[in-house]
Amino acid sequence: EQVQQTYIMVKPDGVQRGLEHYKDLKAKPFYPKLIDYITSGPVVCMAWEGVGVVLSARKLIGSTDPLQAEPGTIRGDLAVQTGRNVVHGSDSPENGKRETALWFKEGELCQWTPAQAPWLQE
Ligand code: DAT
Ligand code: MG
Repeated sequence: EQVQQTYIMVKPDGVQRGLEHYKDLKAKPFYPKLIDYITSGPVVCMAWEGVGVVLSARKLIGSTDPLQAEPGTIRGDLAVQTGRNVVHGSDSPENGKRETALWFKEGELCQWTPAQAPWLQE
C-alpha cells in the first residue's frame, strides 16, 4: 500500500480565511448550513501521513451520520447529528493531497519519523 496524506480537521473553523473546502458539495441542499457551521468558530487542522492512512483515519472517524457510526469511533461516541459531526477526514488519497495543500502552506508541515515506526509497519 502507498504512503498517503490525509487532511484531518476538528470542526468548525475559520473558513474566515475564505477557503472553499467543501466545493464538491456546492450543489447540495444542505450546503449553506454546512458553510455556516464550518465558519462558525476556530478549527484544529492536522495533516497525517502514513501507509493507508486515508482509510484508517476514516474508520477512526466513523460514518457521516453519527447515528450510523459505530461505538468507538469519534462520531459514534461524540456526535448526534450529521450537521454537527465533529470531525472531517479526506475521503481519498487525491482529496487528501488537495485538502492538505489547501489548508497548509509549504513549510508548515512537519515531517518526522517516530522511533517506533519500524514496529508499526514492515
Ligand atoms: P464526510 O464528512 O463523512 O466525508 P460528506 O463528504 O458526504 O461526508 O459530507 C461532508 C459534510 O457535509 C458532512 O460531514 C456533514 C454534511 N452533510 C453530508 N450529508 C448531509 C446531509 N444529508 N444533510 C446535512 N448535512 C450533510
Ligand atoms: Mg467527505
